[in-house]
Order: sequence, then C-alpha cells, then structure tokens
Amino acid sequence: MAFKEGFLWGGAVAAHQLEGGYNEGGKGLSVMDVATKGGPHTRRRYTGDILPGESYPNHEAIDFYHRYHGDIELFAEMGFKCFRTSIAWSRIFPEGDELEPNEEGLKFYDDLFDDLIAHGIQPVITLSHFEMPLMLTKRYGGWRNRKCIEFFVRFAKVCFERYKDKVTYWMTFNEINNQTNYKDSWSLLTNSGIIVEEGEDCEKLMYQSVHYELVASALAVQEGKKINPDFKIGCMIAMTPIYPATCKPEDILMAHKAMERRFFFTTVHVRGYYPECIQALWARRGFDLDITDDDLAALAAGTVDYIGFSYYMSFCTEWNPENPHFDYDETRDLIRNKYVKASDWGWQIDPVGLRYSMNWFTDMYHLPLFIVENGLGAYDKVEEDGSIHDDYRIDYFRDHITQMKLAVEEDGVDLIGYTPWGCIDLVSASTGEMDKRYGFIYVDKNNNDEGTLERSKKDSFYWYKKVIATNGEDLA
Ligand code: P53
Repeated sequence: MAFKEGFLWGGAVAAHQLEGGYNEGGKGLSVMDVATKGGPHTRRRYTGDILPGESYPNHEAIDFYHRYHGDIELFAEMGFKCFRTSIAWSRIFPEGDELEPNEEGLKFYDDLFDDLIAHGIQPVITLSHFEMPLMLTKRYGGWRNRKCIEFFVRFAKVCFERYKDKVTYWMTFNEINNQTNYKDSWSLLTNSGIIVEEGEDCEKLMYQSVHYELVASALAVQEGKKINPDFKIGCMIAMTPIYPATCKPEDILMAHKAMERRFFFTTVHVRGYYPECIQALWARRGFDLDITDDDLAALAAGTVDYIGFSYYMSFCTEWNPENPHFDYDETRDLIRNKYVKASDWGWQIDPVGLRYSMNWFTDMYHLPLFIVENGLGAYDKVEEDGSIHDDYRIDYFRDHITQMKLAVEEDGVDLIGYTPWGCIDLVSASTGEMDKRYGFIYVDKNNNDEGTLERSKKDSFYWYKKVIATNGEDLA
C-alpha cells in the first residue's frame, strides 16, 4: 500500500466559510464578517462595518454552527479519520485584545471536537485562517502592529490549554505566503487584517507584518510544546509551483527567484531563519525592518514539526528584460501555461505539479508533509431526482491522488494525510460565492441566498468513501 497505516484521510474547511452564527455565543466581528459577496468577475469588498444594503455571505454561511452534528455524521459515513477546521479567533477573544477568553466560544469548540472524536474523527486545527478580529484591525492596524504578537500568542495558549487532550495536529497561520501578492490589498486584509493606506509601500509593509506573524507562530509553537509535548504543530503554505515558461536561462533563473520570493516563509518556519535571498532583497531595497535579537531567537527556537500545505494549481513565469533584478511580481509576471487546463475560475489544473511540489518540499526541508487543501471549485447541477453527477471532481481527485501515490512510492515522500478543501460546499474565500462548489456534500444554497440549506450526497461522496475504505488503493 502506498499510504501508511493511520493515514489521515479527511476534509478541510475554515470557520468563517461555513459556521455562520457570526454574532452568536458572544462572538465578536472578524474582518470576514464585513466582506461582501463578489462573483466570478467581481471582487469582494471590505466595508469596515456592517452596512445596510450590503450582503455578507459569512453571516449565515452554511449554518454549520447549528447543524454540525448532522454534517459530522456524513463525514463519518465517508470514513473521515480527521477533519481540518479553524477556530474563529473572535469567538474566543471577541475584540482580540481582552485578557480573558469568552467561555461560550470555547465551549462551542469543545462540543464540536467531542462530537468529531465520538465519530472517530480527529480535529486538525488552524489557529488563524483569514479572520482577524475586526477590532484588532481598527484599534491596532492589524499585523502592522507588533502588539498583535502578544494577542495571538495569548489566543494560541488558551486554545492549546483548553483542547490539549482533543487536538494533536495544529497549524498557526493559514497560507501565510499568499500575501506575497501584496499589490492586491485583499490579500493583506485577509492574511494580516491590514487596510492599506493611500501611497503606502505595501512591499515593506508585507515583510514587516509577516515578520510579526512568523515570530508569533514561533512563540506559539514553543508555548504549545510546553503545554503538550506530543503536539504536532505545523506551518501552512499555499503551494503553487512556479515553472519557467521556456528553457531560456533567464526564464529558469526568473522562476527560481519567484519560488524564493513565494516560499522563503517555509524556510523561516522550518529552519528558523531568513534565507540569504530575502536578507539581500531587504538590503537592496533599503528596508529597515523592526526585527530584534529576541525575535531572531524566537524564530530559531520555534520551528515546526511538519509542513501543511494547500495545492490547487501551478503558475508559470518568464523573464522580462526590463526586470534587471529578477524581481517577481505576481500581478505582473504570471503567464498561462499552455500545457494544462484551467477551472471555470481560471485556476490551472496540474496534478503532476502536486508530485513536483511534494518532491520540492521534501528535498528542501526533509519533514513530513500534510496536504491540508486540494480541490476543484466548479458549478454543480442537481438532477431532477436530486442526484449530482460531479465526475469532473472525481477526475480531479483521482489524478491528484495518483500523483500523491507516486510521490510516496517512487520518490520517498513522507506524507501523513490528505484533507480535500471544502469537503462540504461552503462560501468561497476569494469571491464570497456559494456556487463555486468544492464539496462531496452538496448544500442547497446559491449565490442569491436561495435554498433550504439541506445537505445531499454527490457522486464524489460515494467515490471518496471507497477511496478511504481502501486506503487509496481503489481510485476507479
Ligand atoms: P476559494 C488563493 C489561491 C489559492 C488558495 O479558494 C487560496 C486563495 C485565496 O482565496 O485560498 C485557499 O474559496 C484558502 C481557503 C479557500 C480555498 O483556498 O477562493 O485557504 O480559505 O477557500 C479555495 O475558491
């Protein structure tokens, strides 16, 4: 068998994308509670407060807050060994800077985790998944402020202490490297709770706030290990391998530089220091960042146990003669890869890229890998009899799991688990849509908020159940 005994088959979600109950149980607002609905070609907007006449898809989402019991029964029916979700920071610390946590919020996750465990499913938990408490954004400017280290570490300690006997696998920050695309202010908002000001140097701002996050992550790892030495605490990286468009030497170097720029985060998490390329970049730019000796010591002492990563697509880039320093700018330097197809949202589908990524991580870092997100956002059609024939989704997963097997069997990669994204349909992070569906479980709700919220099984539900039952041997 390719996958080892105890392989963590499961599914992944994030609190703000499925819970709803945005103002229940003493929860404070998060930045995602004031993010509007977009569409395939319209961006979500951050409105700062809840404004009349705007539509906020996360307020109700799929109402997992009240319906999780039935959903867990469906996960158990598929045979899930684990379920990755996040803890909504603002359920535990409603404004983010309190000294004492909100007991009702803690209790909600106690009940949720107990229910999962009673079904033989272990919770895999992300502490911060694109949902900073709104007040931290308003009062402190989000992660542009060093004070957030203290707030985050307090939140992490409370969670580690409370759930130390229920959760083993943790991740600190979801897709911490997505903000490399700092010219897109949306990524600074979701990752770091930062509202960009007119004329601000976003590149410097990104490196500064990322530094505070990396220090907070490292301190949290240390605190977690004190609370339970058996914890496995990982980082979470958005993996999009960047290929050179041709074998022209400059294109090869450009792709290499792009990879450094997008993935140095992993080096800091795993090795505990900033690699040479990033230090050289800061020197060239003249960035004088707030980085103390204590920070550097914290980074070195708080390295992670495994690499969690998401994988949806690969990118492609080429060098432009007007770019003497081989600086990678994601909004400018990405080009289409003519050898791969793309989803309806333009995400390039590349199963071999998953094997490539697993090899890359292993060669660079020699740590266990956990694929904590992978999947296809697609339009699903409900037939008259209620069935949903999502063979395109089955094909996507079959192709990706096949590459995972090759990485394990032929390349020696140490893979501990696989949690497909949005195992139950939920609100899209980037567009706020419901109709961009990832699930094995269909949720009756569309982009116009119509529907009963009823759950039903897609064809992929039965397929994934068989995959888990055979530990990935039967992919037919
Ligand atoms: P949606 C960008 C690129 C790759 C993954 O995304 C990304 C993003 C940011 O949207 O995010 C992850 O819902 C993220 C999830 C998100 C999922 O991918 O935009 O960790 O929260 O839902 C899929 O289709």
